[in-house]
Amino acid sequence: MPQITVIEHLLFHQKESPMATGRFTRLLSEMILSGKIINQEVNKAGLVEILGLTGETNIQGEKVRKLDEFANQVLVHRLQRAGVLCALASEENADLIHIPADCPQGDYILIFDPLDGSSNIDANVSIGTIFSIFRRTSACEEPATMADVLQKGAQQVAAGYIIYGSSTMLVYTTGKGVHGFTLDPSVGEFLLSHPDIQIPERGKIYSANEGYRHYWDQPTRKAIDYFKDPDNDSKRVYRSRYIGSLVADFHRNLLYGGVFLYPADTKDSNHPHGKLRLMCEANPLAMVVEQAGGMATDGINRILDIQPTELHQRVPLVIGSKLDVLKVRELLQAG
Ligand code: P6P
Repeated sequence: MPQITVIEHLLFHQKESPMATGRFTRLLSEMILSGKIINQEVNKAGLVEILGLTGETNIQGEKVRKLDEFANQVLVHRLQRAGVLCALASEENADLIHIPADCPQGDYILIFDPLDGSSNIDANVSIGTIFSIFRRTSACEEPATMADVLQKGAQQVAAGYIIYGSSTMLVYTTGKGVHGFTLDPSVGEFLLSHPDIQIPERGKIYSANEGYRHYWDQPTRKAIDYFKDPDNDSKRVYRSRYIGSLVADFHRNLLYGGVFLYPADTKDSNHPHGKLRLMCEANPLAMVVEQAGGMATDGINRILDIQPTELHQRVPLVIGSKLDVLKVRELLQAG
């Protein structure tokens, strides 16, 4: 396969698409550069303590910034100054992040989780940056408002993630299929490695934290039990795979087929609406999975049709191979 960079791919495949505007290309370029910078730090994470003991900068007692705070600062700093956004929203920030007065504005909105799963970094588990892109709905000369941001996921113009794992990959869609690019450290470029990703219609993997079974309602338990029953009507024996890092679990199921479930639970952390966030986790991954031929619901309803009411609202998530997600819906509706 010839070496095709993300920008070359975007321009070549979307000449006629509004997404190939210079402004979107600029936005994507800044996301890519931010991913490379974050990747460098993530790859060093395991060495921080060792470096700190060898007289490197850390020895001066500088507080080592948590990686998710570092990732957040990189993304906010770079994207605020890209001249293509009118607002940003981060999983790490309670409120909207506005564009500084001395920076040019654009009409895109970026919503992101800078480093999802970062609690796993010490165990060298893959983690990721998840991003969702909308166009503003209000007049361009006014400052962006929350109404510009709280749009249904179906209005996203692009979405994707960067996974920092055994290799670093960018997977994204602008509504014309899903494409994966792997970072080649020798040239410092993300190169096309997974063109037009399609998730298998039915998988052989289910992913859920079964340690919370006690906190699920009965229909949810029945749905999960379906995948554990070797005599289920698909006649497939499913394997359980759960890493506890959403991007890693999602990415594996996207490539191999399978279903990820994070239901509502009544655990002490009290996730009556699930743990995952609609705007910066469920919506972008739902756009990716639908573009790859899969499906994403809150158990019953299509994720991309949910009208958000709060920036950080949480939602139960069932996402992956279409027939598996439909089976969960059927079992939940049967009660
Ligand atoms: P639990 C990581 O903290 C995260 O936000 C997601 O990446 C992951 O899917 C989920 O939480 C894991 O949550 O409750 O199973 O540990």
